[in-house]
Amino acid sequence: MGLQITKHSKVKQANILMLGLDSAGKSTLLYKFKSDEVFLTIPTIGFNVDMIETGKDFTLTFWDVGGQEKMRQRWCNFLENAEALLYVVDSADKQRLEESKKEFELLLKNESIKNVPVIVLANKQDLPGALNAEEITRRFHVKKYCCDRNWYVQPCCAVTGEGLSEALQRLTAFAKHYSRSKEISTSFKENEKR
Ligand SMILES: Nc1nc2c(ncn2[C@@H]2O[C@H](COP(=O)(O)OP(=O)(O)OP(=O)(O)O)[C@@H](O)[C@H]2O)c(=O)[nH]1
Ligand SMILES: [Mg+2]
Repeated sequence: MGLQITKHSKVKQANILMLGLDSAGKSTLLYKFKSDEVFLTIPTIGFNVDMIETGKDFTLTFWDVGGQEKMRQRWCNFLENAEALLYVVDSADKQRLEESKKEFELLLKNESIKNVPVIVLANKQDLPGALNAEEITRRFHVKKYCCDRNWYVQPCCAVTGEGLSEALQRLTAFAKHYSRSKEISTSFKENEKR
């Protein structure tokens, strides 16, 4: 039964939750995913939603939530329906790296996103002194905090677009895989009830 469902999966879209400190580059990334131009952003108060078709019959819905301190208290309200977490880091902002890591750890301890796949975007690779993906992986203890789920740390630059197609491809694969396993476990539960 489970196999049949996988074959004829109805999964057509997935929700991607974009989080990270203010000014990490979330909104710039979202614009760049859609267009080749670079847009001037203003700090996000509340959230932006946008949809991107990443495969035949498959769409990602991005929830780009503001990262200012008062907005971070609201992050938990967005976790429930996430099929992947895209955590954005300003790799050149060494002063706030620890703050970003703390928020990341807090998030991953939340039961609502248990097993939800994670992609960390090590953004702003164009800036001098930016930490590379290996260093971000190490400093954020990604291996430890993501040992129960799919994860990847992607270096990127929202201004040039470097690393973004790789990020979208992996995000699609992770989100599809997660949605399908959710679908299968729901149908097993329904079968058990019968
Ligand atoms: N040099 C460089 N600047 C970037 C990059 N990505 C974003 N920025 C700049 O960083 C600033 C903040 O970008 P936003 O996209 O508004 O940041 P945000 O994460 O959406 O911030 P909040 O909405 O406040 O949470 C803007 O001036 C962007 O132009 C990058 O890869 N390289
Ligand atoms: Mg923003």
